[in-house]
Amino acid sequence: MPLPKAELHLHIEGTLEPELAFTLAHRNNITLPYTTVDELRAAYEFTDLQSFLNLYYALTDVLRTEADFTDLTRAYLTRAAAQGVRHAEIFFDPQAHTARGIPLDTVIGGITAALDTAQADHGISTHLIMCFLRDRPAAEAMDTLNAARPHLDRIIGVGLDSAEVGHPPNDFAQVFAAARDLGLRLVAHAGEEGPPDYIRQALDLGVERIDHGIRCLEDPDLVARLAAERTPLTVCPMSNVRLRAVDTMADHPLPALMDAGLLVTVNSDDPAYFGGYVDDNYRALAHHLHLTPEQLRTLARNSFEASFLPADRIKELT
Ligand code: ES4
Ligand code: ZN
Repeated sequence: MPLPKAELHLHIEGTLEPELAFTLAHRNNITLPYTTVDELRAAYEFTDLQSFLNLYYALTDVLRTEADFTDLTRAYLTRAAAQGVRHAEIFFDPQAHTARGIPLDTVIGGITAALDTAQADHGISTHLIMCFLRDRPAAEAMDTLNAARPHLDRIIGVGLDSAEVGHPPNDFAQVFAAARDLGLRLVAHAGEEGPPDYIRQALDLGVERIDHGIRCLEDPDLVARLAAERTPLTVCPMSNVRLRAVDTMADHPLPALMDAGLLVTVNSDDPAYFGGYVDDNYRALAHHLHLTPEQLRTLARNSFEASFLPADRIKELT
């Protein structure tokens, strides 16, 4: 039985398995530039973040209707339940869809229809986090935040994702301040491919959790700050290996991050693309880095502690 855990770094678009991509393409009369599931899976060979994002955004084109988003989210929740997930804080990328003419209502309506039955179907509680694409203009992020106002009862926070290098958190200071004024929680991808200074900028914007953050180890003062503030890192080991931020699983810095006293969590990022779901990430770490059962329990406990659940609920779950 997998350990009960929370998943805090999961892009719903990154759960699109090749089989579902073909099903949705067929349903929506879209011709994919691949003829078989195996041919598509063979394209999942990445050299860096951008090479992955190119395929990730290309495949989102099969997501057109509310039912498509519901089916995608249901499929994730079913897999998450089997991996021991009891609580999931799920990212979505509205601009990846609105830029193609898909209304925000369709995206949020489709995803939340699945979230609404997650507790009853699987015993999983859920939160939704809206990410801004940092490789698009900050003004577009602000427009997206404003467009989401009617849906803010369904959105717990905002994040920042997509191509990191050259797109520092400071560029989004205004939109993050506006999100905070709306009562939203703040997270941001930083220190995945980008330098430690991007992590520092994210903290200065008031971000409560750093997504990835592995490059903090290059800056001892930053590590000390993250430890003192108990800022969680949502680390995604299989993602880091597949996107070549880390050479092999045996080289992953997760033990060093834990030894530095950081609140480390383990997550799957884009599991359909990176070869495994969240418990597969725990298992890969256990196998290649010889983590002890106690370390694995600490990681699972950290995942609840780092969540946006209320304190009394965290107590029940840990
Ligand atoms: C992402 Cl692995 C990763 N990094 C940044 N942005 C993303 N969006 C989806 N997956
Ligand atoms: Zn991510």
